[in-house]
Amino acid sequence: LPEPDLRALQDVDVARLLPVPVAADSKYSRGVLGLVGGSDRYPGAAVLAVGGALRGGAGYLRVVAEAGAADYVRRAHPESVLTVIEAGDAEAMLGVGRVQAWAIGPGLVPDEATRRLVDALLEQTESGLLVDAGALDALASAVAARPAVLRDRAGAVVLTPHEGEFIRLTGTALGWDQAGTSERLRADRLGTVRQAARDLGAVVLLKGNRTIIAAPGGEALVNLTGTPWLGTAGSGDVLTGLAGSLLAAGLPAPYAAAVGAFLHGRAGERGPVPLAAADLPALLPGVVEDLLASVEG
Ligand code: NPW
Ligand code: AMP
Ligand code: MG
Repeated sequence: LPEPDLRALQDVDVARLLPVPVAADSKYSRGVLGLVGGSDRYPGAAVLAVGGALRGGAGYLRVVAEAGAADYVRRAHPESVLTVIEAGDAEAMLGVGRVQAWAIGPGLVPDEATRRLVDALLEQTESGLLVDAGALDALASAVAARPAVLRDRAGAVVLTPHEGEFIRLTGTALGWDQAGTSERLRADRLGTVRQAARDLGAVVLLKGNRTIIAAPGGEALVNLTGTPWLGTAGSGDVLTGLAGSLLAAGLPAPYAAAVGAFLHGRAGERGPVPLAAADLPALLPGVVEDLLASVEG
């Protein structure tokens, strides 16, 4: 790698970071994730995120969704505990108990209702928060309105944009020129993501062929697992659930993001081709078993 200070997690690192339950654990102590997503337009994204979350190792998954998307989730994943809300009902969302980390965005559309939910999670919760997809525009508006909002928040914030979302996010939140950002990414992808993480005050995971994870303090990791077959609709939604689950299980935010990207990529490498996003959750147990076996004893 050209950058001397850029590290990548190896199998052994991930194996040691993986949350493994011990005798005294319960579903609550293993981590409660509050996952907010899905809409009438994109109910499938919620199903995919829930699939990733259930195989991410958190003990308890609480899904907050509107009625239409909730129906899909209930049918596909009976393990998840659902709270059905009206669009934008932040109070009902915040009423969900015992949540140790939140993930919001897959399948949401960037509208006023989504903005209310994002604002409530930013301002009224203190746990780790992952923001993706349809919630990124709302997050960007919140930063534009109050630039220190993420830095001032008690809990860490992880943002997981793809390139299009990264360009929009930095444009709205930080006033970066969109065409310029596209060029900067081509010239210096790592430096650009690092700058964004610093300026936003959040962990930024920029997805792509070599996903980069940068923390606000300047630390960065590159992910070396994965395959271009992962470039398929819904793939990122699975990652959101997975990384959110790791955040709820107590991994520090940059590691929740990086371990999530590692496992997601490894699952993709092992998948059938052409890969469909819905294949990914079922591939995760084999990936995790092999990693744990590699450090046994
Ligand atoms: P262009 O065309 O290059 O100019 P959006 P999204 C640009 C849900 N999903 N990868 C590109 O611009 C998600 O969770 C639901 C992708 C394009 O205009 C969200 O809630 C599924 N785009 C919602 O759909 C499965 C890139 O960005 C724009 C890019 C919208 O999410 C699919 C796309 O961004 C999906 O996950 C890149 N590397 N680089 C379901 N089954 O329910 C540039 N762009 O409009 O935010 O669209 O990612 O599809
Ligand atoms: P999203 O665009 O939100 O669905 O996320 C796409 C997921 O697929 C991310 O985890 C990307 O890192 C991954 N991905 C997309 N394209 C590629 C590629 N060419 N090579 C490797 N991974 C990819
Ligand atoms: Mg996405």
